[in-house]
Amino acid sequence: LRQESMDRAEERLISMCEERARMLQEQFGVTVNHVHALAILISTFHYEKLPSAIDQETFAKYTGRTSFERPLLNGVAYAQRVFHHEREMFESQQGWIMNTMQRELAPPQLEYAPVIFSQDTVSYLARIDMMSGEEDRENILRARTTGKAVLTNPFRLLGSNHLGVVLTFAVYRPDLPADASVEQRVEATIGYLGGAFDVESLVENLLSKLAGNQDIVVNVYDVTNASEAMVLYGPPTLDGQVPHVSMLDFGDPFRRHEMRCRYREKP
Ligand code: WA2
Repeated sequence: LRQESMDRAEERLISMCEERARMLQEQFGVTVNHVHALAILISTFHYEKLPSAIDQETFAKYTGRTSFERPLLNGVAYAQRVFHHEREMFESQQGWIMNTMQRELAPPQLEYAPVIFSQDTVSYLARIDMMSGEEDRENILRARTTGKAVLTNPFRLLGSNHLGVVLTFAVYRPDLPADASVEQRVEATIGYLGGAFDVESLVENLLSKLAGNQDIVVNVYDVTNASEAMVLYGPPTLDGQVPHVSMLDFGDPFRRHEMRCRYREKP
């Protein structure tokens, strides 16, 4: 009889964990797809049309009105690729000077990625060279060579200081062939579109609505490097109880994530 109730408790934990993992993965997936479509929108309406049909005001309006499509992002922004020899011209045309993430004047680099369009919720990104942040820079470089959605390590986001990950898509000149080589991709890159998954507050909000939430502790880990799992969501856990592990696929084949669930107290 005792064995039977333990089996039932185990089954309940597994089903709650699988349900949460499926729901989170689904919400990640729809969000990533919509950001992909926004990257194509920029390529089409900012570059294919001359003069551009998008400015900061249009971008803010459109991304604000469609934010329901990206439930786990705190906002989106577009950073333009600027080479060093173009910097002076770029800054005088924009009428502002780019900053680093540390809010300093951007020192000379081979190239930059200053944010020129931002959703109102992340207006603090405006004018920042996103290549000045280690995580964002790595994302930018990997996004443009792969042409796919890429995610950063978990880190503390600008603005909120919440734990999360940044999603980046490269924006290419509209003439990039579908079977382009890595070199062609890098050459045809004109900017980067992305945003941050505010996992600490938006995933919390998602999970808090589910039945049985008070009974279990949920963690999400980046386990790309199996020997040093990085916490992306949830409280630090004391070892002891063996958690149930549900696989997560957030759409970046370079990364591995998993959800671990355990009972808050012994059932
Ligand atoms: N977005 C929001 N918060 C952040 C952040 C970010 N990056 N980086 C640190 N905190 C404009 O890759 C291009 C968004 C990066 C895109």
